[in-house]
Amino acid sequence: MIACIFDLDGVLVDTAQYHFLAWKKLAAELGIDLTLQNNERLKGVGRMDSLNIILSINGISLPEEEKERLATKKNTWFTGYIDAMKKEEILPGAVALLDALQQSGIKIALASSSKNAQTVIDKLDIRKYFDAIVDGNMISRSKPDPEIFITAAMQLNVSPVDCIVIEDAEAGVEAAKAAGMKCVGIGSAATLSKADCVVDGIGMLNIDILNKL
Ligand code: B16
Ligand code: MG
Repeated sequence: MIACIFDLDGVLVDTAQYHFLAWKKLAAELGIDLTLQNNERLKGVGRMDSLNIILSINGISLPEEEKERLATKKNTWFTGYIDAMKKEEILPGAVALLDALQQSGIKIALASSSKNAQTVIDKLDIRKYFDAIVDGNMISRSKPDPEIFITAAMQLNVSPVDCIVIEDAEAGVEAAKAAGMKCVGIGSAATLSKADCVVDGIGMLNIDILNKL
C-alpha cells in the first residue's frame, strides 16, 4: 500500500446519522417514512441524487425548482447538526490510524461526496493528515462512479492499484472497485459484499491489516 483514501461520513465520523435525521425530517414533510433500509441507498451518494432516490422509491415526481428547494432545506438542517458537532465525535481509532499512516510515510487522501466535507474536517481538526482532499464540490459524477477516487489518486500522484479505500457505503465500495483499488468496508458484510474485507469500525484497522490486503 502506497496510499490510503478515506471516505468521511460513516468512516471517520458518524455524520451519516445526521444525514439520516435530516432526510427523515424532509421525507416526513412529504408524507414519506424513510426507513433505515432505504437510507442505505443514500449513503455516499450526492445530495440531489439522494433526493431523487427518495422520490423515486415513493413514485413522486417534482419540478427541478421544488427539488432544489427541498435539497437546500435538508442541507440547512444537516449543517445545523454539524455546527453543534464536537471534535470528540471523531470515531474511535480514526486518529490513531491516521497518525500511524502518516508516520509510516503512506500518502493519505480524503474522498467525500459531501459538499460540507471541508467544514467537517475542520470541526474535527484533522486537515493536517491529508495530502489531498476531494469533496462533492470538485466532482461531476457521484459515487458509485469512480471519478472521486481516480481524482484523489491523481492528486496524490499514485497509481489506483497502490491505493486502499476505506468506505462505509455500498455506492462507495462499488466506486472504489470500479477505480481498480482495494477496498475495506466499514459496516455490514452483507451490504458491502463487494469489498475486499469488511470490519465493524475503523478502530479494528491497523497498517499490518491494510498491508496484507
Ligand atoms: P452533502 P461521504 C456523503 O458523504 C454522504 O455519505 C451522503 O449521505 C451525502 O448525501 C453526501 O455525502 C452529500 O453530502 O449534502 O453534505 O453534500 O460518505 O462520501 O463522505
Ligand atoms: Mg460514507
